[in-house]
Amino acid sequence: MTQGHHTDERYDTETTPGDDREPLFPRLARRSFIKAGMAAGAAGSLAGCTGLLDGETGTAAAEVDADVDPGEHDEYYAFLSGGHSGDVRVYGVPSMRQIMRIPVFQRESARGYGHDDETRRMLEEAGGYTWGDTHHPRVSQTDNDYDGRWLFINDKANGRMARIDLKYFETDAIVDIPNQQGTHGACARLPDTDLIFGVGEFRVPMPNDGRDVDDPAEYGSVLTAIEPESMEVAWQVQVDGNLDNGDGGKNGRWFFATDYNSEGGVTESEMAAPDTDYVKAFDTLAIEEAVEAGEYEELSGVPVVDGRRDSPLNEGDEPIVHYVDVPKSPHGISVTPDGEYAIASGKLEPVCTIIEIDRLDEVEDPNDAIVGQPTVGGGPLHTVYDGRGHAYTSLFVDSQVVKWDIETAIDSEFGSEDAIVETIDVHYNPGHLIAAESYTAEPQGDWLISLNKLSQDRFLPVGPVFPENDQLIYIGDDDEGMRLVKDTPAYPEPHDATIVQAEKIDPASVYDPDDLAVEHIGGEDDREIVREEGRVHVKTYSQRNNFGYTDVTVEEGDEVTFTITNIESTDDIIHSLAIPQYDINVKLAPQESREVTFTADEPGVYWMYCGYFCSALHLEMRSRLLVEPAE
Ligand code: RUQ
Ligand code: CUA
Repeated sequence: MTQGHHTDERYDTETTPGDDREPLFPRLARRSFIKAGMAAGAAGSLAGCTGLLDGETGTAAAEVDADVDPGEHDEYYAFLSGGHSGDVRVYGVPSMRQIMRIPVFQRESARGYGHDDETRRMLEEAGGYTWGDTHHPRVSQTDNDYDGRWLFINDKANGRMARIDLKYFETDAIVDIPNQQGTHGACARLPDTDLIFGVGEFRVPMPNDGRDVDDPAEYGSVLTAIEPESMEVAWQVQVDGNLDNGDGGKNGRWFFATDYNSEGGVTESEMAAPDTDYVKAFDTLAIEEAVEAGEYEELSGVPVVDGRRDSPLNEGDEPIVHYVDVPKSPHGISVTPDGEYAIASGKLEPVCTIIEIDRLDEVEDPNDAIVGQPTVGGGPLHTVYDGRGHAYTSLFVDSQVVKWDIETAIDSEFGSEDAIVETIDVHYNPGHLIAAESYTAEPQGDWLISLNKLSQDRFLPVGPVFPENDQLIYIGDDDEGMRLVKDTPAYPEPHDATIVQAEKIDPASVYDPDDLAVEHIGGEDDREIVREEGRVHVKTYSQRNNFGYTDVTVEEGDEVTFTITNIESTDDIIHSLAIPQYDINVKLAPQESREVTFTADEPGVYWMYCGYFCSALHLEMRSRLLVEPAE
């Protein structure tokens, strides 16, 4: 079903509103052609759709029940990356209420992240950067289904990968990946998440130590495999061209990544020049054999296997990397729930390319593994699944989500539009989209979120920085068609998301002291102040409404450590220890212990206080830090 909005010139995104520059995708001046074709393709489903359009606005009739009443819980968690905010956001679906944010690559005071010694050290050891750019949140799986243990997320900016512990919804490890810039795709080897992959987008000298600075032909791009328990880099594979997005096959062997810069260009026109780039199919088992056999070069302490086209490891009929030609600057790639196909979205060409995974072993020319190439519409970026044989592709240029049938696409001629079932307009310019459990073997097929880059006119104006728009779409009824249910403004800028059934996540509501490395202070009897030359160690607790000690006296220049436990065990009674002037605010959830160290270099009186509103006497929950001037 198509809706009414696109008659309005302002939202023809080939030219940005109010801007008469060249179109974003000059090679795609085919929009009207494509849309005419789509209307024909969608006609069948439109027939069943009459009466669903709500007059002018084109919003769906309100038959889809997406209400979650006050006090009720959502059916799903959605984890959305926060982009260059550096965090991960947690929504409930279908309410689209934002429930929590998890800081990952940035210091954040409400959760005390980067304020206590442990998380501050973790951020420092991971490069000491103050921000990151999160794109692809992937929840760990066992047997191709979410196990609720971890969430992995990349940092495109600084080439890192982080792990979030879903027992506490907290970042617990970050690895700073060597030999890689622009770690973009983040995904796992499935079925059991025994490796995490970081996909290197920006080509750089190998290693990037000042050599080959202006010799782009010598730059390289690597795929990085990370061991999820230790978060250490297991191996890397260097490839020709670059790597963009990725996805794991379902059977423990394959990993797929797109490449939009096969030519190794450094300017936009160089990168967009050729008509095809690659999908690279990595045979991870063959790569591991090469590592075992010592067939690698060690760079920056990491085994790097040569997966370039002319590598000896790519000779013969069992290459470690298969290079499949795909039009044109492909972007997203995702493996179908049954594990049979890897589908790449063309970005600069209005097609998706379907690769039959098993054929990679059978064919001499990897291009013969391509079994379908449907035309889907302008600017296809990412594709997800409903588990009923349909694919849903975001169309950046057309501002639509297109639903198409995978088997029909395989049975039709290359370039045919026969597979298109219907389209729905989104507002506006979708990047990723995600369907419930689309990355598992069993998608739920009911909800889809379109993560739209531009919100334009959809919300009250808030100045020149606009929110993005995450739209909830119901896809559970093939007869009635896709229906737009909700707009949700989002702070810049979510990229990808993962939707997980609520029952598969089992977070703790109170800390288990055994999970924390810091000493647990049980109460009054455990508290003490230990003084050594130039050092003061305060071991204390917090509870409604005090910090154990009413005053702590130290001397100017002392190194002061607080080890502090929230000794409450009641859910939701959180305290914090704010130490003004020393730039510290450590949150303490029930039974949580944290340690924080600083040098008391400013004499004076500092009221330490609790930042969480914990009781009627919360304002009184404060103690004095007395820093006496040095002699
Ligand atoms: S990206 S809008 Cu970082 Cu996944 Cu495609
Ligand atoms: Cu404790 Cu407010």
